[in-house]
Amino acid sequence: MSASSSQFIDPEFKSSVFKKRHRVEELFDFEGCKVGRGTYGHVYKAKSKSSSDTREYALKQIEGRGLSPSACREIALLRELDHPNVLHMRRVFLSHADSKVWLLIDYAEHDLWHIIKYHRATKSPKRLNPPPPLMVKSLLHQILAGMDYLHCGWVLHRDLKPANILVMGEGAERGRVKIADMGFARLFNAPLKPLADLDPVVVTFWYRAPELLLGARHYTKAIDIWAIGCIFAELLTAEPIFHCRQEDIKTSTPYHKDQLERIFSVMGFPQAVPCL
Ligand code: 0ST
Repeated sequence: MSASSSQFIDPEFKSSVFKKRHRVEELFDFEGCKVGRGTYGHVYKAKSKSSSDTREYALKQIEGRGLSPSACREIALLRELDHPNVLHMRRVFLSHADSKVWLLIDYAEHDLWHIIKYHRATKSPKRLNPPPPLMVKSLLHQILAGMDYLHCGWVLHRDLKPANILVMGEGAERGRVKIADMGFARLFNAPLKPLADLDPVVVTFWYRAPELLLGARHYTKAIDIWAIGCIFAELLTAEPIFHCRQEDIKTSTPYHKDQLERIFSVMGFPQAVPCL
């Protein structure tokens, strides 16, 4: 909050709110438990200090200071959502001393990227070793349930890929899918971060629908469904169906020739549909 607006707040009210406000480190143990660092900020695995709560949580410290527009968007969206297969945000902490924003989220031990990688690694040279069919069925069913919920509320994901499909580990919710968004795709749209400032990072277009690769400028539900189809195929074979050489994210055109050709070589070229 800016100095000009805070001077209008009654100081007594302000100090009483301040005293009542819980700080994240008073309620949770997470020191030395960093589990991730990305463009989205830092993520810690956390346990409640209350002995009656034995669940594991993820604490995400949002990158940057204060309530940035993207922090606001993430909080505003997540607080509206309530579905067993969509990441559940339990609480937001505002740390006034260092202007940091923390999100408290249920901890999911796995994600589909690691699960598929594990299955690829254990395959013998000749035999494919994809996840068992019942596991694939359960995962796909849950992904569809979560995405149906999001689409019914007109929330488009826009970046569905195995790394964004979290899976709960040991505990009451073992095997439960939680659709998340680690937020990497948003880098493309972040106007304040020049792409040239970033290290060369490859980005995958394997899950991108052909209409996007051909220049469509709007996301649709169909674009998410395409990505789900790609993930389904990858679960069945443990290989990305539209595997393609990856490119540096600085490439600015939507047209990715190799990626489109890969899709067409697997699916065949689109045929003109005769008008009936
Ligand atoms: O997943 C996270 N955020 C999230 C989820 C989603 C949907 C509901 C679409 C699946 N959107 N977003 C979102 C929205 C992300 C960024 C912005 C700007 C807006 N956050 C999860 C963060 N992870 C980090 C690793 O540990 C678990 C939590």
